[in-house]
Amino acid sequence: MTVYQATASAPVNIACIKYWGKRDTKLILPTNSSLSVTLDQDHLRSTTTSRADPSFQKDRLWLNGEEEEIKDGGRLATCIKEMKALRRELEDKDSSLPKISGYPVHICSRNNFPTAAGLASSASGFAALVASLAALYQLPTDASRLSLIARQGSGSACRSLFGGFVAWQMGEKPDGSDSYAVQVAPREHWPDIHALICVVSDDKKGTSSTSGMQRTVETSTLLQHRIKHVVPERMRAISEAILARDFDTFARITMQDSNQFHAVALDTDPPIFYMNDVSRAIIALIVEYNRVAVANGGKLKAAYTYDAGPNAVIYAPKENIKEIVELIVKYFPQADSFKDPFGLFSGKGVT
Ligand code: 2P0
Repeated sequence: MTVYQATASAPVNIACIKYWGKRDTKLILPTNSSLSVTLDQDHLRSTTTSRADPSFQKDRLWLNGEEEEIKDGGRLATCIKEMKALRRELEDKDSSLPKISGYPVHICSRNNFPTAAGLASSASGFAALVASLAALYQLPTDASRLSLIARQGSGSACRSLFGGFVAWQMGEKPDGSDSYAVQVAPREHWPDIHALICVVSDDKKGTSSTSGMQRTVETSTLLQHRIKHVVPERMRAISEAILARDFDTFARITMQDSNQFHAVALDTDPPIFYMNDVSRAIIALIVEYNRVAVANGGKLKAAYTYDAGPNAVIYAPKENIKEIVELIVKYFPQADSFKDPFGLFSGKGVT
């Protein structure tokens, strides 16, 4: 008997230009383009196995060992349905292919990091889901094409189908066919940039991104300014900085965009707070670190960014990472863990 099964994994991505707001909540079409770096080591990944079998009663999914309901018309159901439709197209063209698109699937997914702690678990999760179904169905692996489907699982997931520096182009069409991810540059283009994740808290966050961003769309006037007058120019300038390996500009824009994302969260009614006092103290530390570097005639040495949670992600050239870790450990000796996705340091409870 043939077993139809495939496993794929996808990493977390961390945005430098933040996605926050939808113009279409069903198709998951954003109010602005965004740009992220896909982390490329083993610490922050989702790994997903999909299996199609005619003896299964229905599609089922387990996340970290717990079964999740696949609601009709929901995001999981949409992604599975779209992937089955792509397989059916292939089967219709080539009658020698086994007709597995009609079989129910069982899907098992695991994250090797805390779920919903502002570490983009839905991004890696839906990207791994789509990648594993693409492997199961032996679909042509055009990552932009697959990103159209991952986007309908979770917006930020479309960016995790590529490595390196990735833009999600918001598109214009009402059907979403031009709202997909493209690679700005592969990881190898700028291997000197490293990311340090400071886990301030791994509690589940208070306001989910999905509901928080829609409240922002409905109530924030600052968001309207951001999407019209700020993001388009930042997308252009940061893409250029990446292509030129210009860390100073990359860092400046990344920090500005993190600040503005948290400002629009605060401008939401009722206001949303994702950062806490430790998050803000880490910002102060990086600001001071950069101030001293610039005062001594140098350039920016690090950039902080925060997503929908209190955890800091610090981007820096490799040569500065050791110094930054020493500073963090010195000023935050009680920090219970940090993750270094590039393997320069490792372990929990580093003090
Ligand atoms: C980002 N975030 O660009 C931004 C920055 C959080 C802050 O993408 O509703 O979990 O599933 O499309 O993708 C979080 O949004 O939201 C997010 P849905 P998602 O990474």
